[in-house]
Formats: sequence, C-alpha cells, structure tokens
Amino acid sequence: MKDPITVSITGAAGQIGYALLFRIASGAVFGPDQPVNLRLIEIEPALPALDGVVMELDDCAFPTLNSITPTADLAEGFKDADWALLVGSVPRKAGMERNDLLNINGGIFTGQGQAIAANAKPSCRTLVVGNPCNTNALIAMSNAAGMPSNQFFAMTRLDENRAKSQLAAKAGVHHSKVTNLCIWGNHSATQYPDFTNAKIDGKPVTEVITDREWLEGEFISTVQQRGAAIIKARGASSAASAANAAIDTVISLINPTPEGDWHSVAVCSDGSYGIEKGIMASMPIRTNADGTWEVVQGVPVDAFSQGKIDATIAELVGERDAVKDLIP
Ligand code: NAX
Repeated sequence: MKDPITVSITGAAGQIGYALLFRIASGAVFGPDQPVNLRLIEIEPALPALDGVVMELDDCAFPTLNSITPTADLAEGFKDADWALLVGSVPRKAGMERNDLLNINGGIFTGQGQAIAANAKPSCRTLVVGNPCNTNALIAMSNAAGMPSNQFFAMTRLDENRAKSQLAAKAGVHHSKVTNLCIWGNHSATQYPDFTNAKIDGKPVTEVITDREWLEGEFISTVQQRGAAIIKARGASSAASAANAAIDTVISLINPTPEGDWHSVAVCSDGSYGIEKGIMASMPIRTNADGTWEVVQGVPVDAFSQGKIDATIAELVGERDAVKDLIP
C-alpha cells in the first residue's frame, strides 16, 4: 500500500456527498492500492447528519479508507489536503437574484480559498462543484494566496456526459463511441456543447447525424436544460450523476488523456480561443503523462460555435464583475 492521500470534501452530508464519498472511499477513484484519508466538511447544523454518513462509511469497512475526519472547522477540514472537492454551497431560492446567489456563495468560497491556501498541501488541486461553480472557483482561486491558478477547476463534466449520451442515443450507438465533446464556457444554461468537433466512432458527428437543425436546436437545449428536467422528474436535483461527473473529472485530471481526445473542465483562462484571461471557463483539456494539463489548441471554431461561445463567456464576465469585490 502507498502512503495515504487526503481528500477534503465540503457539503459532505448533502445528496451529492452521499453519492460521492463511498466511491472515493472504495478505491474507485485513486485505485485499489491507494489509501485515502477523508476530511468531511459541513456547516454546524449538518454535523449530526454527517455523523450518520460517517457511521455508514465505517460500516463499509473499505480496505482503502484510512481515516475519516468530520468537521465544521475549515483549518481542520483542509489540513494536508491533496484534493479539495468543494461541493457544498447555498442553493438558489425563490426570489433570489443570480447576483445575490453569487454574493452569498462568494462569502463561502472566499473563506474556503483562504483555508485551502493556509492548510492544504501546496500541490493541492481544488475542484468546485457547488453552483455557480465557475465563479465560485474563481473566488476560491483568487483568495488562495500562493496557490497556482492551474490547480483550480470547476465542473462541467456532467454536461459533457449528458451531451455524449444524447448524441449516442440519436445516432443509435453506445455512448462510449462519442469522443472529443467539449463543453465551452459556463456551467449554466448558456453552456455550449460543441457538436461541431465531436466524433462518433472517429467520424465527425455532423457526418453521422445529418440533422443539423436537431444538433443546433433540440440537442443543445436538451443538454442545457437537463438539470431542470431531472428536478422536474425526480423532485430533487441530479446527485448520483453529478457525483459520477466529479469522479470522472478527477480521474481525467490524474490520468493521461487518450490520444487525440480531450475532456471538459473549467480552468483559469490563459486567453486561448480569445476567452478573457483570468475567468474560469470550460474548454477542451488534455492531461499529459507527467500529470500536468494543457488547453488543446487549434480546435476549429466556426461562426455558429463562436456565437455560442461569445454568449457563455459574456455571462461569465458578467458574473466576475458582480463579485469583483471578493477578488483581491
Ligand atoms: P445539498 O443541498 O443536498 O447538499 C449541500 C450540502 O452542502 C448540505 O449538506 C449543506 O449543509 C452543505 N453546505 C452548505 N454550505 C456549506 C459550507 N459553507 N461549507 C460546507 N458545507 C456546506 O446539495 P447537492 O445536491 O449535494 O448539491 C451541491 C451543489 O452542487 C449545489 O450547489 C448544486 O447546485 C451543485 N451542482 C453542481 C453541478 C455541476 O455540474 N457543477 C450539478 C449538480 C448540482 O446541481
């Protein structure tokens, strides 16, 4: 067995947490020979519920689970973290404007960014799932003094997986045949699932699915509205698929990307594709054999795609401006 790694998870007593913790503890993410310390962070009122989750983790007797630390204290929660998965946030309630939401969550992610910088390992990587995840990640990153910006990510993998599943269903193939699917921009209803560069069994999607009207219309809106459709059907927001996407993101960031493919995750823009520098935008990413990642360059952006990318980036710039007081 290797030395344990430490994974800190906020919102650990929530519904995504419930679908996430057991898979991490079981070795499904970091491998069957990699022990894991779980540091589970919750707000005080949720600590009793978190105790129940801890009891269940104990009762699984996972060989790879080395220790569990439930806490409401950020310093204790992020101590020596190798990974910080920021899942907890305050959901949008009726009557709440998007800017209110940004500011309430901004307060949370300011403190968490500072606590990560002060307590986690310098190499700690942070993935933000809690919405609005791109801008929450921007706030955490901006307040984590001394931590490199390339160690902060926001999750758009659920959108990628949803898009792949829609394309596969339309083409009548298994979803594993769909590659090179990039989500551009924000994890919101403006996100752009880029079908123009996606492939099915190595062929351009546009050659396999010739119904361009469906691709430009129903396909995009189905992916954009999938979260709302799940809430309507289930009476609760997506949880297992969101946890699965967080796991896919971590796995994709710690393992080399298959040759010629890419995966979607929001990273701090370096200006690639004309995307404003410094905002957290989803784009095509490759993970290298040495564990570093890079933005895939040279992905063609046609006029249709450019219009969609411009719209989602404009939204992110607006979000950034709305929280500028929280960005030192
Ligand atoms: P739940 O409401 O079930 O759980 C959230 C948990 O976070 C609660 O237990 C709460 O006590 C805790 N929490 C709140 N503030 C906290 C803080 N300051 N520190 C630590 N814990 C805190 O929500 P759940 O369904 O688990 O969703 C969690 C977040 O994921 C939400 O913001 C949700 O919008 C977001 N999602 C993001 C997705 C993505 O693709 N990026 C998709 C799924 C999901 O909607």
